Amino acid sequence: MSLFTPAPEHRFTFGLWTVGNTGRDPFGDAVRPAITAVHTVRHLAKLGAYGVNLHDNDLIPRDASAAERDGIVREFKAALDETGMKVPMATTNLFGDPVFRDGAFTSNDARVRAFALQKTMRAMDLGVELGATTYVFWGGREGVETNAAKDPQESLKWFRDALNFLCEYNIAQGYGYQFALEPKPNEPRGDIFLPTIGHMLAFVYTLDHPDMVGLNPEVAHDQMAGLDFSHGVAQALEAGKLFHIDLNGQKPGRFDQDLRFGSEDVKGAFFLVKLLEDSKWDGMRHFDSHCYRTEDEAGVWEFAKGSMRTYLILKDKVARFNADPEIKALLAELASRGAAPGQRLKYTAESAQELRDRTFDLPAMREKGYDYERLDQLTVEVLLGVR
Ligand code: GCO
Ligand code: MN
Ligand code: MN
Repeated sequence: MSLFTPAPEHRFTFGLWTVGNTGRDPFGDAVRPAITAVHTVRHLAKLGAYGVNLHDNDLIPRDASAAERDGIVREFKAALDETGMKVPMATTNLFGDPVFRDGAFTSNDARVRAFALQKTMRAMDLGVELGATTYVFWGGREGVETNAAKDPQESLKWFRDALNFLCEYNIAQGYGYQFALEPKPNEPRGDIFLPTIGHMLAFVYTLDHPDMVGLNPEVAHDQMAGLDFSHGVAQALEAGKLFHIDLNGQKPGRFDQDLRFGSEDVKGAFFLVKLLEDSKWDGMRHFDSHCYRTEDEAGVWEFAKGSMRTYLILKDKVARFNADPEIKALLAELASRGAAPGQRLKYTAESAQELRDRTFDLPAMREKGYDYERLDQLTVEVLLGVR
């Protein structure tokens, strides 16, 4: 088996909504027929994926009767059993129904806020039935076009109330979900509340059960805002709050393109994979992206294969980077400048006194460069396949 052949152990997952994307956009109709959930499960299993994730309505139509719902779930579970595919993550569609035009948990209409809770509790029940352990909250419509419409402080309180309510439901039902909040700066709302990883992370610590709640950052969402995604992910990781991740590709400053992972900003994708692999993060590598609108179903599977393959190729590049003697020497030199590697300054009365008395060789410290040009060129050469 080639190094780049995906297998369940790599923990690659896709959303039903990603593979099932029909190419509909604000300017044009669907260009492909929807791929059924069962067909998606079977085909992704053949390609080596670990599982699929879903919104309630990716599987169960909004107006399904209880009997229809049970029939759909039975058929879907049979496909999971037959293929060994898993559903590690579930979420709620709180954006499609016109009732959510002003948001769900932050709608100005208290009835909508209550309905959003009801819908989420039911979707949590469904997720548990399918074996999901992570529950994602993407507040796509939690925002405004005009600041005249909402008090942003009140909106945060509403959002907090909703999450506190659902954490209690999670506990009362014994569901054991980890909640993963997904920040996004805009689209479909003009501005979405809690737009970045940092905003969201700070918000988590204001909840009643902060331990239950972490993040689901997405490549495209940080790039839309012109941020360095791997820095945000590193902050979440370092705080023990990286509960899930949405991998895709995006050109900065544009609409949410949701391109195939690694198809844009290869270097950014490399440093992201490096971060996840070096830290031995054991979460799901979830692709929240879809294939180009130009494609038919064959293109959808090319997209799925390519997403996983690129991740594995980048993982191999990470191993090459880490083993490269020249790169290693440069990094070792940086890590030992003026201290033993990993040594930290911690305040004690003595260390403070010692530091006050210390003499620095400032001329020498000013003179020496950092060799980052060479380091970056070596990185680029690893990526371009000549090292
Ligand atoms: C987007 C979002 C969504 C969410 C999904 C799961 O920009 O459209 O990324 O795809 O990830 O709804 O909550
Ligand atoms: Mn996403
Ligand atoms: Mn997105």
